[in-house]
Amino acid sequence: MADSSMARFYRDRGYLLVKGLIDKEEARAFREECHAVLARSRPSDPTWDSARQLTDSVTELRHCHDVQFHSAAFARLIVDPRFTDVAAAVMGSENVQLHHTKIFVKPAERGSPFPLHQDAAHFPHTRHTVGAAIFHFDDAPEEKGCVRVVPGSHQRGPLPHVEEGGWHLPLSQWPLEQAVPVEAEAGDVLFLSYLTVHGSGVNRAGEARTTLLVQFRDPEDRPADDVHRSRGQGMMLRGVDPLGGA
Ligand SMILES: O=C(O)CCC(=O)C(=O)O
Repeated sequence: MADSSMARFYRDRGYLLVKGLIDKEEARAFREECHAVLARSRPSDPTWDSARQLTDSVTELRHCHDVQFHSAAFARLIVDPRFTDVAAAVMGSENVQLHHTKIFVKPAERGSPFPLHQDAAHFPHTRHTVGAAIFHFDDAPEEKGCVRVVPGSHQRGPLPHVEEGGWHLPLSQWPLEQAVPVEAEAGDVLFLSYLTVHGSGVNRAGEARTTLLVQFRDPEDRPADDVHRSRGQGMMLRGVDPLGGA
């Protein structure tokens, strides 16, 4: 499924929406699995304090990290070649290593927004190959708080972030509205460089927005700072680790 035009688009714009990477029936099953995982896990709300400045309404998020430890369905998904071949192509590497996974559910009518940021501010690496794949398990139109991106912003390199309120870009210089909404359907997967400025709006729709975010990297790209660990970090999703698991 991966081809050179995908890699070129990602290299030029810093993101790539792959339509129908999984089919709608699979997406529906993963959606149920996400909600079942959340029903079994301890609830906590990861809404960033800075997100409260983007809306007057009371909003919330539901999440779970390292989901492959909660359900084997996700363990199978993160090594699925339909995903890993695209991850390899956009990075320009044969080898794909896991950084971390997380489910995000933005509840109906009150799903929290994310201020614009680069993921690089949260877990900087030396070669900047790190990327996210956001699997959509239900439709994400703009009114559901779809992800928004600033195309080409990855070419600016790491930008200074505000630590207070969740490592985000200064809200006055980087209003969410200046980013382009990437509306998606169930089964679509959005690939993003960790240098691409992105965020998302409030879910105001009558249905939850359900996604799985898989953060991946080239195994030869080492963390610049030991700031983010997760249980599954370092697992090979495709190919080998030429550094021998260092
Ligand atoms: O899922 C979203 O709406 C955005 C998530 C995000 O920006 C992140 O986890 O870095």
